[in-house]
Amino acid sequence: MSQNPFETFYNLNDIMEGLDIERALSIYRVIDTDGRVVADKEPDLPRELLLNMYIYMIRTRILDGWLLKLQRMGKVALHAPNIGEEAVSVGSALSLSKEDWVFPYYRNIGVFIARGVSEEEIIDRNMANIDDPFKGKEFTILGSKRHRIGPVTVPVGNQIPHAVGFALGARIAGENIVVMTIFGDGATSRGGFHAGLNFAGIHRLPVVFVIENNQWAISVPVKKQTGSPTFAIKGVAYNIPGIRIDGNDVIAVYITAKEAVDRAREGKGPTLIEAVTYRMGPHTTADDPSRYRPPEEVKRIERYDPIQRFRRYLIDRGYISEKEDKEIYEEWSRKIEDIVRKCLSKPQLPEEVIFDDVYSKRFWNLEEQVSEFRESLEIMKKLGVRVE
Ligand SMILES: Cc1ncc(C[n+]2csc(CCOP(=O)(O)OP(=O)(O)O)c2C)c(N)n1
Ligand SMILES: [Mg+2]
Repeated sequence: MSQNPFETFYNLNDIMEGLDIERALSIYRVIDTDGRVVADKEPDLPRELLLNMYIYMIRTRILDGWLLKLQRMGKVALHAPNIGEEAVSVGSALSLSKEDWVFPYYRNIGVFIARGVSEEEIIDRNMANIDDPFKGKEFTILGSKRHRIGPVTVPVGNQIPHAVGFALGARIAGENIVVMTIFGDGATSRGGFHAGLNFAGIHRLPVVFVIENNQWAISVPVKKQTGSPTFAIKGVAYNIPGIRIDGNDVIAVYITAKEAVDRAREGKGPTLIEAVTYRMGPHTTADDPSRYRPPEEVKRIERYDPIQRFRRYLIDRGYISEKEDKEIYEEWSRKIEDIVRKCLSKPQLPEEVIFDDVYSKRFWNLEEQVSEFRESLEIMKKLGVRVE
C-alpha cells in the first residue's frame, strides 16, 4: 500500500542536497572577462576541443554578420542576430554526441555550425535560392535530420515539449540518446516550458534544458518575465537540478552541459541550465532596441564578449599565438566571403514554388490561384515592378 500522504514528511536537507540549490542561485564561471581562470579547478580540456570551440564561435560570428548584411541588401527576409551569444550555442552543442538530438531556437546558428551544417547551406536556406532544400518555406533556418537538429519553431518555446516527447519516444524505441533543447528567457513564460519540465521530471527523461537568458524578450526585460530570483531555480519544483552559469564563458557552458549530458545518459534524469548572456543586437532585423533600452547598457556588456575572453585565455595559456589567432580569423573571413559570393550567384527559386507541397497535388482551386498569380506577375512586369 502506498504511504499515507498525511503522515509523510520530507527531509528538507535531503531534497536540498540532491538539487544543490546553491548552484541554481549563484553563477558558475571558469574564466573572467580577461580570460583569467577564476574557478577553483581549471578543467582539463584537450587543445583540439578548445580550438574547435574557438573556431566555431568565430565562424558563427562572421556568418551572423553576413546574414545581417544580406538582409540589409534585400537578399534575406529576416535575421535574428546572434552576436555575443555564440558561447551558449557552441558550448552546448559540443557536449552532445553525434547520435544525440538537439531542438534549438532561431538564435542558435552556432548549434548548426558546431553540428556540421555548412555556411553554404545556411545561407542558401536564408536566401531561399535554388539550393534551398525547403524551397523558401521557412522562417530563417529549419532543422536538419541529417545533423539530428529538430525544427526551429516560430511559436516561442514549442520545441520544449517536442524535445521531451522525442526523448520519451527514444526511450520506448530503446535508443540510449540524450535530447537537448535551447530556448530564450521569454520561452519560460510559455505553458510548454512547464509542461515539458513537469513531464521530464516525472519520467526522469534524458533531457537537457538550456535557457539562453539574454536578458530580453524583444522589449521585455527579465525583471518583467519572472518573479523568481533566477530561472535555474524553476527546476527545483520539478525535481530537476537547476544550474546557473556564465553563458559568455564557453568553457563553463561546455563543462556544465557535458555534466548534464553525462547524467542524462547514465539514467539520472533531466537538468535545467540557465546560461546568462546578453543580446547585443536587436531582437531581429525588424526591431529597433533604442526605443526600449539605453545604448549604455549594451556598452557595459561589451567587455563580457565571449570570443574576446576566450581568445585571451587561449593566448595566455599558450594554446595559440597572436599570429595563429589572426590567421584563423582571416582564413574564415575569406572562406565565408567566398561562400557568400557563390550563394549570391545562384539563381532564385521560381516564384511558383509557393504552390508546391501545399497539398499532395494541385487541386482546381490552387490552379485558379496559380493563374491569378501569373497574371499579377505579368502586370507587375509591365509596370516595371521588380519581383524578387
Ligand atoms: C507564442 C509566441 N508568442 C509571441 C511570439 C513573438 N515573439 C517572437 S520572439 C519573442 C521573444 C522571445 O524571447 P526569448 O524567448 O527571450 O528569446 P530571444 O529572442 O530573446 O533570444 C516573441 C515574443 C512568438 N513567436 N510566439
Ligand atoms: Mg531573451
